Amino acid sequence: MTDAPWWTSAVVYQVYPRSFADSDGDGIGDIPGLIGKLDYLHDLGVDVVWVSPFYRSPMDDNGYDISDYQDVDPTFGTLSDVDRLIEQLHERGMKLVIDVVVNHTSDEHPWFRESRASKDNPKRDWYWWAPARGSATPEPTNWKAAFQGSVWEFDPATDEYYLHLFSRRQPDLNWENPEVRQAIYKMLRWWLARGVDGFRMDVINYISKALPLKDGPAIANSAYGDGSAIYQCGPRIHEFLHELHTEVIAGDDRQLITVGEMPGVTVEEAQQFTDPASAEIDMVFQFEHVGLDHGPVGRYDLRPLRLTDLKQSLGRWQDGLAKSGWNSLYWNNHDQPRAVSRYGTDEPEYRVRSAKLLGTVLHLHRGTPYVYQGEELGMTNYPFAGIDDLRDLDSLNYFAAATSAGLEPDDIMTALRAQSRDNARTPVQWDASEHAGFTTGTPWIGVNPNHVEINVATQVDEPDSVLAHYRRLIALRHELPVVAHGDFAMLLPDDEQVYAFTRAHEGVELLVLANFGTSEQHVELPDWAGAELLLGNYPDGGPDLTLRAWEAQVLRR
Ligand code: TEU
Repeated sequence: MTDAPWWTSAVVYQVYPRSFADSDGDGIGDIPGLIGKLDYLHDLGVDVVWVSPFYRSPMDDNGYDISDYQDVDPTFGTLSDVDRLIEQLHERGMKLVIDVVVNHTSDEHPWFRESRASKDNPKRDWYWWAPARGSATPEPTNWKAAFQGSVWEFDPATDEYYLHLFSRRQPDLNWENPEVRQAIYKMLRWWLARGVDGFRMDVINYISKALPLKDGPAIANSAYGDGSAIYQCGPRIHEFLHELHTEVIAGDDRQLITVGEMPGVTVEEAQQFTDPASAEIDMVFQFEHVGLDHGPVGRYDLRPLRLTDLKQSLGRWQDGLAKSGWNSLYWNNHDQPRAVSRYGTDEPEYRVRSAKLLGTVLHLHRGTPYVYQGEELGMTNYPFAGIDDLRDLDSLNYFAAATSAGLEPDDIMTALRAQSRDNARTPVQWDASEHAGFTTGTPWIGVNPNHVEINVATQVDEPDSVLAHYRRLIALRHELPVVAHGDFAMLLPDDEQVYAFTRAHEGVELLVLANFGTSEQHVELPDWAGAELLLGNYPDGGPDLTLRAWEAQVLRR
């Protein structure tokens, strides 16, 4: 295993800069604020920091709409702040991954301004333009956009529609055009020359669309169709990612890290993307496990989560990428509700234990774990009282669409409280003071009232805290090769309350047990009786194979 890449035993920490730490009192987090917290991240033990977009942006989608890839938005700081961030991370032995959003740009990007100027502009073909196809449904295809409505926006200046899979302010780039691809590769090389160590690539499996663009199947109770089969992992996706690898990654003599965000990706596709022999990317963010509590209509169509489904899904990903390829592991990111509220419990009695349990289960899988800011504290969803508490365009657009479809406001708010992306975006809770130590000004979105209890200051020196538990989990991956490299085997697949699996490597075996509920559970694994307890979330947890409420154990033999 000595030749395994460094990132197979690394842990990545995701920073959403808007909500991490504000240095200048404008109520919005920034890069100098992040730099001020690097010792905190170093003490946590993470190897890599992935920072969500900090580029120039009109902020329609909080920076995932980029108007200049090679500058920093003044809200977040300056290019020299990023240089300082890189330097300060490297001084501490940590690496920087930046977020690359190249399926689309902002509508304010100079490329798009040119493209929309006239039909004969040399950049016309850098985006997707098409004329109306008829008067009844004039949009060129029937696809629904991720943030509601059609993916096509009519532009009166040239009498054509442009494609945007996300908001109308995020026009899709046309990767069929080699000039587009070369411009992107050049921009990525420019960041590598500045010292960044890798890339997280936003919806990167959307860049190849099957041609000609065609209607997708109708979506129930909707005026639109589902175009995902046409744009998810389209016909040239492997070719494009291999080309990107050749043009950008292969020539760099450092060992970089790349992770592609890929909604809808299958295990088989992921295997091909991440097989080193393909020379495409190192790992993917897949979406199967975060879709298990969604109904057919999407994230706001709430369904109870069954633990057996979760085990079945994650287990299949472990098996599928066991021989070649590599998994990324996450419960949380800036698009997902808080893990403890979703897979664990917010109930005061068990919140801390369930947060530790979730960390234990995830970090003991094979793959590279991603910790999303605040997850290491057990931060929870936010008690949004009404739509005025929300900021995310996806939440706001859903509220408007659901309201005009006649849904009850209370039901809409119930769905948003469970699923809004803003749950992940409330400020990091540094201390118990008025704005949780996040800002001296007025925060751009509400600070969770539970910050008086859940915060860094109370946890940092407390050995029983969620934070201390995450430190131990991260250290365990660094210390024990079996955690990073061991073979994975799921046990008790039909058990509706206990998550159990083993890891094995060079004669060392681990058993991970986790009770996702309050009733005591005994597991029948006599071979493991008397094994050594390596890590647990009860101070006196014993290896008797009996699990109390929300108990998690890591045993070694
Ligand atoms: O997300 C892509 C994605 O598919 C989502 O999880 C998205 O949040 C969901 O469709 C909304 O219901 C990425 C980014 O992570 C997200 O923040 C951006 O908004 C999106 O791409 C567009 O860049």
